[in-house]
Amino acid sequence: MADYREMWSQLGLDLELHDQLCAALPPLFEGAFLHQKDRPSGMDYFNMVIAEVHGLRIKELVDHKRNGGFVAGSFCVYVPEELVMALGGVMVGLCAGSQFWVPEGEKVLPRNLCPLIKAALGAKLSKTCPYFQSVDLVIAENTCDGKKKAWEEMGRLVPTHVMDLPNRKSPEGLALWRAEVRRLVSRLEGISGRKLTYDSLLSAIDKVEAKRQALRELYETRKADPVPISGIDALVASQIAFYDDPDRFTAMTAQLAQECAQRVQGGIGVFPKGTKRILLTGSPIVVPNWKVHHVIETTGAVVVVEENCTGTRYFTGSVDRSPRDLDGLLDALADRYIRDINCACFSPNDGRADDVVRLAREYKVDGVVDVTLSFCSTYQVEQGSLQRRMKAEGIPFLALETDYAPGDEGQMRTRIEAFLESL
Ligand code: BJ8
Repeated sequence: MADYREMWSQLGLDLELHDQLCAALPPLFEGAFLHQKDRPSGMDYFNMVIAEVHGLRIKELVDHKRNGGFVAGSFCVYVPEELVMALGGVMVGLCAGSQFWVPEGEKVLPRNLCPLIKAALGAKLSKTCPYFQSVDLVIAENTCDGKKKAWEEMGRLVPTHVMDLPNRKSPEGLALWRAEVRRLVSRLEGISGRKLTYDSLLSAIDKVEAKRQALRELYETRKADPVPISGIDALVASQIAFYDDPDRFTAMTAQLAQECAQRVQGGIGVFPKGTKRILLTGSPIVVPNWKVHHVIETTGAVVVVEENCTGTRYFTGSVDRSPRDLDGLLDALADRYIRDINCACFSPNDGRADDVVRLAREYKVDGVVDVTLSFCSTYQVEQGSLQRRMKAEGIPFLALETDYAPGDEGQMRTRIEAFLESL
């Protein structure tokens, strides 16, 4: 990797602490990925992106800002990245998936909060995340209670705009969300000094749609048996979608999808035909959290689809491009997010169980594993209704709870082994 220390120092990183974080990533990545056999060659690009995660992409963000652009960060798939792009910004998902940041987050947040929220605050407080150090604005959202309150702390550390998400998918909820989308536009226009236009929004919608389409094509190939790509490789591609350059990501993912489609035609798989197929659902699995996929795929099964925000929820549905004016297009954009994404923060949220059943059939899975992060109460409460629905549909179901700390892999492996034996 090139020497980026000067850039990191200018971004205000705590270099000593950051060195410790950087030292932890390569062994984690090697342990989770590089032991795999017969990976598609298209994964070389994604390996490189992970190797350069604090280097090349950060340099691109710094250059973008030098050229007058801005960078926004988010933690949720409800935040419409199209608006940031349409106003000349770059959107990055702030990963918050590492145990490294949790103790720092616990200095200002209660311990009994989900690790994703604690890691988010910890990453900012510890000054070890160059993405966080690059953002001009965090676009947060009122989804779960933990996030909602944590944004008050976040707002003391970095400019933060909180979008108010409705609790219900009702006409009133949609009206609130459409207004929130417009409030975000005003905030971004203020930052960028630009005015949102119909053409700039349409072109951003097309760019994001192309990215989502490439992921859909990749996921489509995972319906095959033998499956042409491991779950953990597909997961890392999905995780990278949140911060890579969108055009490059689209091109590289489309190429990977094409290679996987050819593998399917040739009957080439990464696991033998007939390997038990798992649908994973639950809380988001953000970079560099690869624990559950790794355990499942080294226990004799393969993850073939993820119904979560680092899986199908990210690319589900499309924005209706038919409106001919900016107002209509903004409504269409707002509608896609509320209509198509089924998060447990909504009540009721039957759409998620419908999605799990549909995907379980489409991907011909043998079982569903519902993975919740510790203290993620919305998804944990929803586990009961999801389990009842799976039982009614005759789909085997396993509930797992985990966090970012190492140490529970052994116990998880035992439970997964028992589940696989029961299938
Ligand atoms: S759309 S899942 S990304 S809110 S922070 S809910 S893990 S307790 S992230 Fe989410 Fe948007 Fe919904 Fe998806 Fe649980 Fe933690 Fe809350 Fe979390």
